[in-house]
Amino acid sequence: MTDTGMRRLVVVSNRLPVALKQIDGEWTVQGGAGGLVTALAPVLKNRGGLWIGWDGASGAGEDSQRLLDDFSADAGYDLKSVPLSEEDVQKYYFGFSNEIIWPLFHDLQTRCRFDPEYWRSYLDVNFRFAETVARMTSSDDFIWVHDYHLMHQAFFLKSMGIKRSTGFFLHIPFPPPDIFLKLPWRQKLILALTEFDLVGFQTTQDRDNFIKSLNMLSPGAEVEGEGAVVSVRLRGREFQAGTFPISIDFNQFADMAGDPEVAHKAFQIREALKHRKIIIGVDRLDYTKGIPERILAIRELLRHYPDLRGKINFIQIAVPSREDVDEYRDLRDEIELLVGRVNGEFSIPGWVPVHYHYRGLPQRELASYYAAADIALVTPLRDGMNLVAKEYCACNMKEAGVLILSEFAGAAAQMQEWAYLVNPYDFEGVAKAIHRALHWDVEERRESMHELREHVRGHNIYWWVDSFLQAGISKNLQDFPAVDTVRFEEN
Ligand code: ADQ
Repeated sequence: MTDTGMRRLVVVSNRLPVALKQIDGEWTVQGGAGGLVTALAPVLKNRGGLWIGWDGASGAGEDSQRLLDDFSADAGYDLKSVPLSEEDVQKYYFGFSNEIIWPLFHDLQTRCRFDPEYWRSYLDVNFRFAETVARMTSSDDFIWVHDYHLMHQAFFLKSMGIKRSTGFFLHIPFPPPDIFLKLPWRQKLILALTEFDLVGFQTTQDRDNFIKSLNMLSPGAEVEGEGAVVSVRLRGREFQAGTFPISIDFNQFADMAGDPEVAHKAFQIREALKHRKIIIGVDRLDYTKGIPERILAIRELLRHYPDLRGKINFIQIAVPSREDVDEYRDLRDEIELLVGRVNGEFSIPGWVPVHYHYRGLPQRELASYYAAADIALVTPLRDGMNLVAKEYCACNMKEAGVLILSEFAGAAAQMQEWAYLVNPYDFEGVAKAIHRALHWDVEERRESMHELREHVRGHNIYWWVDSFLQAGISKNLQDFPAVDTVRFEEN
């Protein structure tokens, strides 16, 4: 326990919220990217605690912990690295996590490579993570494990005889049983999840899918209660299964968008595009995000509604991701080819319809793009939540934008009432939705965007952490040692 008598929060995830990179032979610490980091970094920063994960480098050796300690001193929480070898990275990370669980859990089973070597490496790395957790924590800590790379943490801690209070949150969807059952190691994996005290999902559908698969693989599970968190009794033990839709730091994004410099940059973007209507897509470059399908919808829009030629711009901003993997390189090529084709088909002097940026942008620049856009096209083929949908709303200070959202994004469960829901596979349907959104009555647009913003404001990242901790240990954020209490009270 801490000297305030409160439990310490320990986060465990595949990657630390920072990455070690070698530049000109020198190792340096760099802030990481991605949904999980975006979500948790501000919370831990304000609350204190420990984060255990891989530092992203396989050769930093002793430099690693020294650099992380320097970073911790500034960050206000501790970092502990679990070293991974090149082979671990290939088999556990790229292999089991990203060639099996990632596609399978996004309903894309034909992309899976069920290599038993991957499974063995996954177990081996999970065991080593669990050893580090056991060594670095005490029985008073609350261990919050994140995501599909580390589903065996509670199982291994228990098999070592280590008693800890544990929670797990799955950031990606949990597939329906007919898909999950294709996993060769389905029973071991699902039973490992039942060893956590609390298992959290993004949506009720994900939680129900999990319970259905559990019942098929281990009949006799009894579910008690209703609402966001239910109790599951199985083989003489009980755990909780809950729904906790993740969110963003609403005020951070809204404040950024309201900053005169960011607002000016948004104006400059609009001016550079001659005040045409702006449709925006922002994603990690991943096949689950539906980027090619989205470009095809834009092509459909311009083919079907020729009056829109010269009057709209589609900006796709894609942050590079898993660039070492062939499939991701192929996807990049496919997108570039499609962008070239659409621009080749429709460009006229002074107008190019699709603007494609293949790079990560600083958050303030991203905020100015969000603020400049009339429509956000958030059309993943499947997504646990999708934070871009929420970031766009938070930055829409004028409340005049429209969110077009895939019905297969977890965010749809919360936002469906006010967003324009589409099936991302239906190019014609998406094109029609964009056309309608462009002609949507301004009052109705304002009302919907206002409701969306209010919803995200109320269900922000602090609310998410609170709900999880309440369910896990009957504590909320205020029960953890606070570095900066003012910030929490504001949210
Ligand atoms: P992701 O799939 O990585 O994570 P997503 O929710 O799509 O997460 O968020 C991506 C994040 O990256 C956003 O915060 C966005 O601002 C940022 N980003 C995207 N493109 C960028 C660019 N070009 N430059 C800079 N930043 C960019 C997983 C799941 C999601 C789930 C999150 C959180 O797949 O479904 O929402 O975790 O649980």
